[in-house]
Amino acid sequence: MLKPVATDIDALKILDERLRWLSAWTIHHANHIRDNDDGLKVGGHQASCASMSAIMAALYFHALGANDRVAVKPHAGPLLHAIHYLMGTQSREALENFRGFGGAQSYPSRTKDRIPVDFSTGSVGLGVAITLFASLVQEYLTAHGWLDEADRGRFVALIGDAELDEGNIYEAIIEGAKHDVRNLWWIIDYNRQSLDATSADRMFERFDEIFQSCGWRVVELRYGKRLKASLDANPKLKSWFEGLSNAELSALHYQGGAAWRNRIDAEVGKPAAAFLKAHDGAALAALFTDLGGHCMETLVEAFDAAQDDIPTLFIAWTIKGFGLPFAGHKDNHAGLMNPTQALGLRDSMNVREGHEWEPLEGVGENARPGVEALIERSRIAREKRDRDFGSVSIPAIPAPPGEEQSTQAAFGRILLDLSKAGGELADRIVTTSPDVTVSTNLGAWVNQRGLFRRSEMADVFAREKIASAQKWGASNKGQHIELGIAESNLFLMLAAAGLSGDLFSRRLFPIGTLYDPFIARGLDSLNYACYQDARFLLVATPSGITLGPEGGAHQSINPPLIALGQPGLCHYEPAYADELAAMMEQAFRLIDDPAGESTYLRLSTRSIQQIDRADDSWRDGALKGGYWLREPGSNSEAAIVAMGAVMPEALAAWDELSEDLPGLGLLAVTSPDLLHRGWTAAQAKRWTGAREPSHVESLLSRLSRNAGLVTLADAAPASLSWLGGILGQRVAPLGVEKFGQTGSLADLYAAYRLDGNAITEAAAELLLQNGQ
Ligand SMILES: Cc1ncc(C[n+]2csc(CCOP(=O)(O)OP(=O)(O)O)c2C)c(N)n1
Ligand SMILES: [Mg+2]
Repeated sequence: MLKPVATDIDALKILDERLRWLSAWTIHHANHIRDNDDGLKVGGHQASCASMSAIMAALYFHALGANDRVAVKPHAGPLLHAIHYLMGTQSREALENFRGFGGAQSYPSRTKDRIPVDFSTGSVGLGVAITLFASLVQEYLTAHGWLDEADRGRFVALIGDAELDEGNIYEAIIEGAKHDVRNLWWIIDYNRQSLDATSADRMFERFDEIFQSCGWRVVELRYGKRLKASLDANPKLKSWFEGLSNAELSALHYQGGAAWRNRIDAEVGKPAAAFLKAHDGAALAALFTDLGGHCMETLVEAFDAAQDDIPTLFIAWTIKGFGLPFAGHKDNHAGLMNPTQALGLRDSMNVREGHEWEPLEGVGENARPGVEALIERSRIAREKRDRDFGSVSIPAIPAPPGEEQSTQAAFGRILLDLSKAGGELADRIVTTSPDVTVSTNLGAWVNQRGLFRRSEMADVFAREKIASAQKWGASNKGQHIELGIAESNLFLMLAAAGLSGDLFSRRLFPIGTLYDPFIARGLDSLNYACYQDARFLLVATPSGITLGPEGGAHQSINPPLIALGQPGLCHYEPAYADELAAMMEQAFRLIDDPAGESTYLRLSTRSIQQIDRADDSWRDGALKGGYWLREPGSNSEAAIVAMGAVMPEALAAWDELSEDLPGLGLLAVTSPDLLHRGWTAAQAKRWTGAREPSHVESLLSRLSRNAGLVTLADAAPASLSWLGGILGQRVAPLGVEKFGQTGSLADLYAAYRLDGNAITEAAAELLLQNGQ
């Protein structure tokens, strides 16, 4: 581990105060000084920042090494900006424009902030857990020879105490224990307040046990040096103090010296008489605020003492709003100082009017060189990392042979072939799955490439010569990270692995598999992964009611709609194996492309007759979101529009109907998401001069303006019904709107109206309307 730099406690204390001031002023400026044209609340969290300024000063100007990465609790964003402002890497303009368009973001953002942000935060709990998965990725890269020991770092999460209610944190530490994670520091800003009020007292005693049982060291920083000395000298006072509930403690911090005196006098009495005599009101208030998370000596000592790689939870006691007029008030979460209070703070911090933004304003001449030297010595990255980490050549991916196949089986086959062929892409692929590796057809790949574990895990069944198709041994050279059933962990794993280029300058190609309906279980984590531009391939299978007899709760209906609304994720739903091969090739390219994105493949276990292709002309359209599987006649009056696993029904209906409806087309939609995006993008472009029609407009303009479209998907009908809005054509939408029935495919398609009869009836209705 890196040796800590020589400490300079006084300079760190000054930096703590500078950070508290600059964060408070940044928020004040945005709310009370900057013009507000629309009268909308700007907001910001002065109390949440004040609570952690000492912790962040100790970290950024003392403890962090050059390779350490930090997830900062969302509401402490202004502190991170202030740190970079002190280092000269954040501009005053961005601070003045905090929460404004193009200004410093409300919550730290990897992609939108100009300063280096290691992990975006905002949705509480997720920023905490991603650090654990990033440390696992670090292990993976080192074990595979892609990251030198010297370039390894520690992963730090700065956590609000109320974040500990988020279950995803516990899912993560359980997974972390299985994988023996290390090099983690999670630091809780234990101010005992959440958004609504003070937090419940009951859980606190439990947190250390929970973490310890997952292999963590727990370090409680309850007292600062001065308070500890006073309380140790007076056991009665100490036990009284430790008996205060969270709400009582916060209220006392808010009320100040006189309240402390009255309560101690009334409740401790004589044993505290000398103590009370020795402290006036101001001294009492100051002493009781000397909690561990505000005491620089305590913080520095604790960080210096935890230089091994054991995952460590620091519980740093703090006061929400420390040093501000509303310190400890239960309603202070979004509380803002009024202008009078802000000016009062300014004066108390020796900041001259008109000099509020000066980085070291109020710092005496004597102290300045020491403070400047400490800022200079900070080892954290000043600038955003270079995103140029080279590119990987993506080979052409051929379609797996087979007259009849399902897209899920084809997926497994493609990965197996890639593995056997070898090469850079295959070596950079890392797969992961929450206990559905075998049932999503990753098994053959895992047989080839093995499970990843930091330490060797024997394949006991193989050793005992018990017949099994699945090898299940692990080594640190394996390429599959097996997770327990926790879909949020899957997405955080994909997020961390999908940022490996940005974090470690080595691009991985992560592939995660799960059952399609369970995307919803991890949805916020998926959104979180996309929000920070992590790159991965998500393979969701099986999907829809095409699952058949397994049915019921495993049916998925709305994921294509989720994908329609999810930025940073391209949805493809292939019907055929050759489409899938093209899409996987594209997905790998999008992972590698600096301007790319992640891909979601919605696959099926239904084995269907593959299609004879005359040429490759379908391919370009399939990658853009759709192509004519059966070309429409000129100015045709009708088309069937189908997606994915129900293509055989669409083809059969086309065969039957086209006798009566010459010119009937069959449009294979491969991505409603891309079609919709192309449509809106083309529309937006028209206002800036370009007049290119979108792909979907080109496809649909082959039909007459009042043509009827029968849309068909094993998904919510709204996935495709919007196509009628493009040129004003009429739509009969077929799809699935209810859960729960199991049965054979024929039964289910009949019951849910996804069969030939339904298509015929829908087409007839449309044409009747046409005739009217
Ligand atoms: C998933 C999620 N739910 C709700 C919120 C709204 N929210 C923001 S902060 C907060 C409470 C924060 O309390 P704590 O974590 O203790 O932070 P601090 O006291 O340091 O401000 C809540 C509920 C959120 N940001 N994310
Ligand atoms: Mg809190």
